Amino acid sequence: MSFNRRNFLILLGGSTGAAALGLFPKDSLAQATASEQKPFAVAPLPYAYNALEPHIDEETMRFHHDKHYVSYTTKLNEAVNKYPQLANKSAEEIISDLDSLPEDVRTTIRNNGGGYVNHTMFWQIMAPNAGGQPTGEIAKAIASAFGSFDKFKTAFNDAGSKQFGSGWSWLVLDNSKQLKVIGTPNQDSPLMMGMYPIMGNDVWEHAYYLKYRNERAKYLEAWWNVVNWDEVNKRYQQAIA
Ligand code: MN3
Repeated sequence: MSFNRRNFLILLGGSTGAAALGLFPKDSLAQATASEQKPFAVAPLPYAYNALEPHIDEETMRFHHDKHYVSYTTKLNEAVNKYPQLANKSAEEIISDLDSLPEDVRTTIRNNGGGYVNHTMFWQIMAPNAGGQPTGEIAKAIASAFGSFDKFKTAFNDAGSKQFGSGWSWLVLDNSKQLKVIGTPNQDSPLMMGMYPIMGNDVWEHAYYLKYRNERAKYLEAWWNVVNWDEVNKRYQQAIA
């Protein structure tokens, strides 16, 4: 007779007991704790940790999502929970107006709110069996703004490789509704500059070092194989609407 996890839980009388007994792998514990966060929840990965192999390895995805992202979320929530008036806003709204934030949490929210919003997008704009050429409206918009998809790719990779230290490369819709490629340091979001992030690539070492070591350019090139153009297209449609 074999028990699945659910039966096993019922047998033990609930997950708290099972968790306390150390019967789960550490990951599922981290996920369980993370999902209870308020006001901002940790978004689960919409695919398995190993789904982006061979381009992005399983271990990187586990650390990136379960450690780095969870930590941004926790610190953002700690800061926001000090000021109940912030808890009714979306994370995007909060980081779009840093100047209005209480000074004692402004830097914390800039870093961790940026980290939260950037990564919540990042998991969605990647997918297994994705990549290739863009399709739909975003394909036309990229071709008209940059001349061709390849020219856009070069500009986007350049923004990533020229970013000194940690940061992001972005395709944004700027405040005059033009597509543009920019880089930002740390966890700064284009939202902090009045621009809308259509897609972004994380060029922090934590995003690639386990597999690509110091070779950021190789990671930037491989990343195109996991771009979820359906999601990017959706974000573009929302931005121009
Ligand atoms: Mn990251």
